[in-house]
Amino acid sequence: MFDDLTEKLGDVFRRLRGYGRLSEKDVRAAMREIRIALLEADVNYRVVKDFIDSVQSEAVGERVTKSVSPGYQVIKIVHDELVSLLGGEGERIGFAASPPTVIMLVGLQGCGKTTLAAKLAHRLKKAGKRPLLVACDTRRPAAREQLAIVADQVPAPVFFGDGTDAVEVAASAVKGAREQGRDLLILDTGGRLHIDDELMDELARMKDAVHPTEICLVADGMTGQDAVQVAKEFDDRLGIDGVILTKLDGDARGGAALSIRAVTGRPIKFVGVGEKVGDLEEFIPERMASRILGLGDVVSLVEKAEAVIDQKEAERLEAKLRKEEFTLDDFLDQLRQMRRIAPLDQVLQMVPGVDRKMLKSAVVDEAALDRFEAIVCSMTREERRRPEILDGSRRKRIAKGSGTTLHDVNNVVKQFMMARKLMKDVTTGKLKVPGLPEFRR
Ligand SMILES: Nc1nc2c(ncn2[C@@H]2O[C@H](COP(=O)(O)OP(=O)(O)O)[C@@H](O)[C@H]2O)c(=O)[nH]1
Ligand SMILES: [Mg+2]
Repeated sequence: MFDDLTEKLGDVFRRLRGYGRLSEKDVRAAMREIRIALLEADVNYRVVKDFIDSVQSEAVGERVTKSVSPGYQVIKIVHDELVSLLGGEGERIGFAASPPTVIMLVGLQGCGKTTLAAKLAHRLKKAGKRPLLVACDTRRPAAREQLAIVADQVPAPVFFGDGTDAVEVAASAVKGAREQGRDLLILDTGGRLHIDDELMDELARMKDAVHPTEICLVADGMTGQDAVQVAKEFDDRLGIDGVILTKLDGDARGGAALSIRAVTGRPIKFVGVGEKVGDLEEFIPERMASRILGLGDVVSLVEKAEAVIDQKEAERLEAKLRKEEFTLDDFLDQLRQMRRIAPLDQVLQMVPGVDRKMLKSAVVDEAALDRFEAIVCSMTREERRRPEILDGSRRKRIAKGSGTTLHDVNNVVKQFMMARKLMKDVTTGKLKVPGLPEFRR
């Protein structure tokens, strides 16, 4: 789903993460790239403009410049704006206060209405409803057979009525629903290749006859902005309560999903992701945004990290590092702090410059971290402060006490010494690491 867009945004984010500090120029450059990526995904140009404007106005502010992780703050702003663009909290299908609930599916021919009727029945049946599918596409001869076939897969009964007048079929289905013990009716209506007056007129009469609980426009997600236009027209002429986007499993570029809410003001409620009856997903803006941005759970991690790592502590450590007073205790503190936030491979995703693709192949050895903790805990306070004093017999004692080997202890000491030297070189500016924040001096 939206692979192309996700990949392009991923490139922008990777660069953003690499900055220790962000200037307004950097932010603007990133925004330009995001803008192009969205336009290439066929997102409505007005939607893109408004989106970029609001992200930019937030991203050049203090929240970013004063942050310990400015790149992440920008990413978070993009994410939050995207969630609100997609509909914020998200909306569900509404059910009638007094059953039956009547859901009327409308849309152009081939957009996926009939398939969707079965998918919805399948899902809502699982949620405890007793659905009835109603064959309101009376024009195409094969339409009713198709509905019967997909209904079998649910399984759910189908109402055919007299099979000639669509409005008539809908009305008598609703009338008979209660006696048949059905509390949910899904009307599968006919479509056209293009919007025409005859179709709109039929749908409007059906609406008047049955007073549907919800009119859902089904739109083909592969068609990008055309889908948006269709949604807008159906809304203007018929009035719709929500949109269901289908075929997002293919190489849909994202244009429809990202524009429909903003252009029509109508929420997307579900997305179809395949031809099978189970291939339906609830549309949850938050989840969709993370997926589009390729972020996984990073955004919530940023929030956690900002809460756990406090700025003062970071400054205190930095001073220690510079004076080479950084001890094994501090090292252990840092390690614990990181592990409190999340498993280490997730934390690594947040480290500036770490490539998500590389991460996939990197295995984080949590067992080694446990050993590290055990070894440091077996040291005396003096040893942790000045590991220089660790001679052979002390090391043997520590290995025994921590249940590790002398080799493990040697490794920890060696690694710590190297890390301390490295950190000192970085903080004093002797060593420049691309992608690492520059320390204030
Ligand atoms: N890949 C994919 N195909 C779909 C999806 N929804 C529907 N289709 C296919 O699109 C075609 C048209 O669907 P149909 O339900 O007959 O559309 P209708 O004319 O609006 O009733 C069929 O071949 C379906 O199998 C979907 O979410 N993903
Ligand atoms: Mg159909």
